[in-house]
Amino acid sequence: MARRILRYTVLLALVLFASACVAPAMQPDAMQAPSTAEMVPVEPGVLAVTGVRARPSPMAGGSGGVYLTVLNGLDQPLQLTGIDGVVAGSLELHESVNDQGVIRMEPHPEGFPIPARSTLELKPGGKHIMLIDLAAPLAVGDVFTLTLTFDKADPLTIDVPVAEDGAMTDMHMPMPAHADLAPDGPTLADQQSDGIHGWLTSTPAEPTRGEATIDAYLVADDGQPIEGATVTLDIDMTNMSHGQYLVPAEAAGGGHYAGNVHFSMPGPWRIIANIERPGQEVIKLRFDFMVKRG
Ligand SMILES: [Cu+2]
Repeated sequence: MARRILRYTVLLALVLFASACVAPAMQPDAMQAPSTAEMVPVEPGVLAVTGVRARPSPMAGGSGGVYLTVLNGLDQPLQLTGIDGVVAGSLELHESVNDQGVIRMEPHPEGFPIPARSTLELKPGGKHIMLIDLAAPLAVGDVFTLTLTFDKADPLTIDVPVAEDGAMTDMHMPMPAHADLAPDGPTLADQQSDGIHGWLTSTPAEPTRGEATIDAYLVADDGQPIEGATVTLDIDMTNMSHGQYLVPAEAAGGGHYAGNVHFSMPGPWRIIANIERPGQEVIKLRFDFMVKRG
């Protein structure tokens, strides 16, 4: 319980901090609809998912819930049209509604709209992903894979960690995603999109205000390291833009791309790794993490 209270306090502090500092730098349309999702502004041109977690479920054959926030940084509205995965016999989009004091769940087979440059939050007591007829129990620490499908964007395959009461996973918590491919040692963040898995590691391992070397380790779905790419790190704070800060990451072999980065303040940061390969579309992987006070 104490952990949860602490988390909410941190969230509240971030919201206050954001509302105090962000306004001048934000797009006008990003300032509407106060919500916790607003803490993670959308990145122009990037479709991403954050705050992914599932609640534990004790029984195979039972049901489960998955919560997340979709960040639509694209210039067009999207529809989240469905969910695929082998974790359960049936995966449905639902919304909990309070019908005169009785909470019931309405299926939304048509999905949910996400306005351009906006977010869709799936959360306990609201819109959510329902897992029906689970293939196996879901225990805290387990991770499974889901694919989100959209009407006007490529599907997104994500790793879903099972967390206590569906609590928000810490943004900087290394997820044990694809442990068979992951690098040894502590990672700062990991992400998966468009057939590439990426992990960020930092030297020092927990970055503080000041200099750090960031190593992006990139592997394709088939386990082959991504070689011969031009990787640029697009770096910013998530609660207060510091303007464009791009660092070219140097190829270090074996799928590693490293760059020296300066974190000017402690707090929530994100790095978008822009991965360019000859003759292929640019792939962007977004990593969220915290920089500590020195
Ligand atoms: Cu439901």
